[in-house]
Amino acid sequence: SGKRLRVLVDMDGVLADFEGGFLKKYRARYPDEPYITLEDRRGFWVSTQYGRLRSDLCEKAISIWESKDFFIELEPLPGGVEAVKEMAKMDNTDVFICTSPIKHYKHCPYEKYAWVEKHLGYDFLEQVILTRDKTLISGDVLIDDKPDILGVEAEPTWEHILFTACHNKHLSVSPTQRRLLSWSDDWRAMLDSKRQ
Ligand code: DGP
Repeated sequence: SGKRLRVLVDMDGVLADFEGGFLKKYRARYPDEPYITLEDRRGFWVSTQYGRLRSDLCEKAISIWESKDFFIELEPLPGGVEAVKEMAKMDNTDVFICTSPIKHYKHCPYEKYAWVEKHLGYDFLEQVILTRDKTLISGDVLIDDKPDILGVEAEPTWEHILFTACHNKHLSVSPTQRRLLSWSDDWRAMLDSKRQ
């Protein structure tokens, strides 16, 4: 049909390796403290699981992503940048990066823009949406590793495609929830299924 497809792509855990970057910097800063391997990660909130390990580790975890250079130094996840670039070149397709900055705003919002410029180019800054409430953003699909995406809009326009991550891979999601296992998975077919 003649309608354009609007794709919203999350950043942390989908394009940028938040979990790997966190663990590497946590272990470097707190070499004598216990940590959770990526294999043992459960639940979206890293600080919650660290707090259960030992209560004071919650704030130690938070100190990592609140530090300068945490977000800009995140490595791209395999195939993500290439997929987004390819998607953006497709006919009748608009791609936006839809990401929630942390509330400690000193470094994160700046570094998220800097990351996009570094890996996708200056012109792609036009496609960046920073919001704490993704239900307000209209789109056909939202590719995101967070299992529950809630906000003030009870019926978001997008279909949430759950991007598999270390913290959600064991979750049995509802049978109607679709997954993208990685950027090697068939994201083109997933997009085509939305074009009708
Ligand atoms: P998004 O992936 O767009 O939903 O953004 C969520 C952000 O929160 C992302 O930067 C990862 C980060 N995050 C992960 N675990 C925690 C946590 O335990 N506490 C906080 N405040 N942020 C976390």
